This record gives sequence, C-alpha cells and structure tokens, in this order.
Amino acid sequence: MDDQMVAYITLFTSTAVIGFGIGAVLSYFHLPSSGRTRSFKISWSSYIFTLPGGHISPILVASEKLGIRIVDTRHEVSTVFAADAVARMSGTVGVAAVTAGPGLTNTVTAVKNAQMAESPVLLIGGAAASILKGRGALQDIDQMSLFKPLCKYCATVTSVRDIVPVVRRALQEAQSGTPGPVFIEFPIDVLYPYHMVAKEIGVKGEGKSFMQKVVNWYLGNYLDNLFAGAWDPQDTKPLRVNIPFANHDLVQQSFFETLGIPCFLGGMSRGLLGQKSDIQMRQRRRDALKEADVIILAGAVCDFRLSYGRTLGRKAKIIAVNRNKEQLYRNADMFWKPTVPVLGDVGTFMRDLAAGLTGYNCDPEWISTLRERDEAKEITNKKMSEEIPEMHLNPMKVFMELEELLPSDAVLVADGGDFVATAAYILRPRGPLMWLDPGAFGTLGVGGGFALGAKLCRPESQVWIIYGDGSLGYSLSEFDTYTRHKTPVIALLAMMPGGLKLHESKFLCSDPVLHAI
Ligand SMILES: Cc1ncc(C[n+]2csc(CCOP(=O)(O)OP(=O)(O)O)c2C)c(N)n1
Repeated sequence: MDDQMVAYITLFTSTAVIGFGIGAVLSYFHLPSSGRTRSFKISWSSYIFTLPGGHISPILVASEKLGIRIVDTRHEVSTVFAADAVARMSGTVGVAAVTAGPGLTNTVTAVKNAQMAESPVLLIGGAAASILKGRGALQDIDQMSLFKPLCKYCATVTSVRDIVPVVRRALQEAQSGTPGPVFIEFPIDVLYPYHMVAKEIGVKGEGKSFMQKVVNWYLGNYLDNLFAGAWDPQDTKPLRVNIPFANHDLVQQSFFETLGIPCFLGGMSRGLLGQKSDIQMRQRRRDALKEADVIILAGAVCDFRLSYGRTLGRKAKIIAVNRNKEQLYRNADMFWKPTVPVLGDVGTFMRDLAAGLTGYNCDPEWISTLRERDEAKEITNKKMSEEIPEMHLNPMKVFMELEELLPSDAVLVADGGDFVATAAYILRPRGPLMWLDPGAFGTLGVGGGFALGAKLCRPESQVWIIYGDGSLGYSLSEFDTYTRHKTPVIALLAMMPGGLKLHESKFLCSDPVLHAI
C-alpha cells in the first residue's frame, strides 16, 4: 500500500459499505507531570463520545483544551453507538471514552454490535491503578476478560511511555484486515500528574522499620517505572494500515463487469446506489438468486440474511468477496460453495473487475425480467398503502409520504422491529451511508447514539430516527444530549400497542422549528 493510501485510508467493510478517506485528524493527550504538561498528536477522530468519570477526566479535559469536541451522552452504550456511526460515516476511527467498571460494562452491547458491523471503534476505559488491581479499588473489575472476545486488540497501559505506542497500535489494528473495535484500558495513575500519583500511592521517604523500608522501596520503584521515559520523544505518526487487496489473477477469472449487473443491497449497503438506480432491484431477491447464472457476493455473508446460503441457485457460479475469511466461507460446503472465493477488499475488487471487463454487457432480457418483477411488487405495495385500516394510520402510507418528503441529504437511522422492516422496503435512502440500522446483531437501542454520530458528521443534513415505541425507550434520554449539544434530529415514532396496527404516529424533535412537520 502506498503512502497516500495510508494517509487516506479507505475503508470497505465486508458488507460493501464504502466509507471515505480521512486525512490525519489530530488529537492530543497530555502527559502527566509534576508541573509541566506535554501533549502529543495521534491520528484519530475529532470527537470523543463519553459519559465522564474521575478515572478518565484527564483525557477529556486535555482533549477539550486542544480542540477535540467532547460529546457527553446519557448512557455509555450511546457513546459507542455514536462512535460507530462516526466511524462508518467518516471513514476514520470513532472514539468513545468511559469510566471504569460500570461505565465499561454498559458499553458491551454496542461494542459487540460494532464487531459484527466490522466498524473501527476505539474504546478507552478507565481502570484502577495497576498496583491496586484486585485489591478492592472502586470500580475495579477484570475488564480485559470482558472485552477480549469482542475486540480485535485489547491493551492495558502500564506506564506513561507506553501510551503513544499502544494508541498507535490500537488505531492500526482497528482499521487493518477486517475492521473492528479495539479497547485500551488506562489505569488512573498513568493519567494524573506525578505529584498526585506519588501522594495517592503513599511514598513517604525512607521509612523506619525494615518492613516500611521494603514497602517504600517497592512503591518508589513502581512510581519510577510508571513515569520513566515519559519525556522521551516518540513517533506519533499513524502506523501503516494493512488492507488485504484481492489478488489480480482472481479478478481476471471473472466474466462480467459491475456496470449493468443488477444489484440487491443488504442493510449495511442500503443507499449505496442512491435513491434511483437502473441497476438496483429491491423486490423478489430470492427468485433472482435462484435464477442467476453468476452471483457476486460483494461482502454479503451467507448467514441468516441469505438463509445460510440456501437462497443461492445450485447451478450458479458464485464469486464471493470478503476481507474476513470466516465470513467469506460462512456455511460454504453446507448449503453453497464459492466458485471463486476472494479474500480481499470488496471495493477495490469491484473497481478492478469493472476495469478488467470493460465492454461487457449484462443480458438486457435478464435485467428487464427483474425490473418488471420489481415494478409489479411496487404497484402491489402502493395498493396496500392505500388501504385504510379500521383504526389509525397505515404504516406503508406513512412511509410512502415520508419518502416524498425526505430531502436529498437525509440520513435515516432505523431502530425498531416491524415498523422499521416496513421502512426498509419503502424508503429509498438517498446515498451511501445514509441508512443506519441495527444490523446483523438485531440490536434495538442503536437509534440515539447512531443519530448523534450521524448528525455530527453531517451537521447540515436532516437526521431522522425511525423508532418503534419499544426501541425509543432505550435511548429516549439522548434527546437531552441532542439539546445540550445542539444536534437536532427528527424522530418518527410508531406506537403499536394492538399488534401490527399503527395506533398513533408522532414526531418528536429537539428542535422546535422542525417540530412543525
Ligand atoms: C436489545 C434487544 N432486545 C430485544 C430484542 C427483541 N426484539 C426484536 S423486535 C422487538 C420489538 C420492538 O418493538 P418496537 O421497537 O416497538 O418496534 P415494532 O416492532 O413495534 O415496530 C423486540 C423486543 C432485540 N432485537 N434487541
């Protein structure tokens, strides 16, 4: 990978979401010292999402002073959902910082969600001082065991001189190979100034008794090691990110080009081809997959979303592309078999494929067959949307009308069950990364954090949350966050106490101007 690629890291998740490049975004830590402070630059996001606590406050205070925007939420889970949205929408690493113990345990669902979405998130957690671990310090639990199964990289910083290398490595790991969350634990004594740490540790001169002398010697050593080398110059440039690219020979084995090939988009890539596209089909995917001669799984995984591979035609040649080996071969040889498995980046594979097969034309009859089916189903949907229920509103009608109303820059955040499922087949996201939903983990509660991250990335855009009333309960408190941080979003809420009938539909908004919709 050339240097420019390192500087402008293009992230392609295995589900064909395309995130765009970033320049180096500067962030700083203050190194603790007795009187002076020293800061160093690390490349990451320009926001830190947090719910503060004493363990991590030096990071927040120093970062804010240096221009990083600190966005505090009402629940820790929203910090990671917001960081995840920033990661997806900006192509950089999203950052969340929470306090030790319960602060971290509260993030677990969102970290798992980011892992399943292959989203590069850096989670910073406070921790008890290393010397006090396991001795009953406030909020001291085994945090590493909690996050090891969820994160690509987990580290505890045990001395001030390790902060820079550990953060650099974490940022590299988050973006390399299959992107995903990483976790760094900062024991409290690597973040506070020397004199405060010395006082807390209780180093008091020589000591009188032999035992006191031994204890003081031990504590003095601990303190010396904690701060040794803290002032040595360190390289803070981002480490090279390793993105696996597809082997060029594999690209040449394929027989068609991207242009003109009919596409179905999964939840993670919804919006990739814009609101209207000649090649995008929305309806009757199952039939198309059964009949196709060749299928490209561009990051799509043969899990429950594709009936574990059973929906793919038995005679079809299947080109499967994924950065992650496990996902690439998920259920292969059980219900399906890749003809050409490509372990590599989806976006560059598709680009090379298109370049290598210029002039290929997809059979127009095949396209018109799919298009006719698509249109027939759309007409049926339209008819269904005109049916007037005995009570209240027809949800299909609600979304048909919303579809007309949405501006070209609207970002849609979906958080719910049935109501969101209806939204997914009626609304047409306006562009790539303008649709964020619970994803393969099916996580209710993503709405509040996702919308916060989305609004910060696209401050000029309308950000809509489509909520079921159940889902709203998870992140209702973040409406206070939107107000405090002046990030107005619009929420469309379905109340469905009586089964599938829409009982009531309301708009909630932290911005009174938008309330009029
Ligand atoms: C964290 C979490 N808890 C529980 C579920 C199971 N679940 C899936 S859909 C659903 C109901 C959602 O209700 P609501 O948000 O009101 O949306 P609706 O289906 O009514 O449109 C539940 C509880 C889940 N997916 N995620």
